[in-house]
Amino acid sequence: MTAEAVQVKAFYDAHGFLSGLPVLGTEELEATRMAFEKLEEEYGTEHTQYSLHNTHQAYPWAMDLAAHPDILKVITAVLGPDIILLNSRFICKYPSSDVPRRDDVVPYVAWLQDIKYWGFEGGPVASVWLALDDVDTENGVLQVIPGSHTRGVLEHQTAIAPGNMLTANQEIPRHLVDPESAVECPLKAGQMSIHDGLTVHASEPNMSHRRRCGFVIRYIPTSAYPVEEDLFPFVAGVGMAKMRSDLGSKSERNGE
Ligand SMILES: O=C(O)CCC(=O)C(=O)O
Repeated sequence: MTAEAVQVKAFYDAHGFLSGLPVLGTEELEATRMAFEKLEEEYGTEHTQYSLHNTHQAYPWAMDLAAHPDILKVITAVLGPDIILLNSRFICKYPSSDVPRRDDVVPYVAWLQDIKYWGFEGGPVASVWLALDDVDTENGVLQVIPGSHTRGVLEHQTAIAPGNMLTANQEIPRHLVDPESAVECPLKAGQMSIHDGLTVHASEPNMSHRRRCGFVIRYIPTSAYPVEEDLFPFVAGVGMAKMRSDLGSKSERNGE
């Protein structure tokens, strides 16, 4: 491992997240945003806000994002060299002008740990949050609680406030979360954050007039295995051959 990778892993292991990491250059970002806008036109924003699941299986440009060398460089630094692409999802919070809010309910993401409902053993899960838009306090930035990944799996309940975007409508009860200790992960479009599957995180509603769109990509080391078979029947290495060859070709180009 390079000295830089050792430092990155040490920070991630200690705090359970990384943020502000550059991934997409100007042209890649532009192409990605255009490709995503086509999906918005095709499916409508009500659908694209949370229902684009595993888009990488249908669209090569999304697979290229999941296999992006600058993502894999960091993911392999934190998870080790042998990884599996687990799943992906676009998570978009639109301003109310783009997706009218029924009964004034504003979408947010309640405090959660990703791993809670997935049933994985044998290794961690890492989630990349790749920003397609500039993301900040106003438009519902991701918040994480540093160090919370060391607390084990916490109790979750059905969310009390309406508007939780999560499929299972889960949340960690308030008495187990100290929002004061949370830090925001503001990103410029094209940057990413990464959080561990045990890191407690959430996001507030988008109160701006700007879209807040992220491509969330989850990876596990090959040591991890699903104990809930129905949830991840395909875990045996979707796209890994491609990832490995991309990593190889980037290393070759850099003479590493
Ligand atoms: O996009 C968000 O606000 C939440 C994302 C999230 O829950 C995740 O990446 O695991």
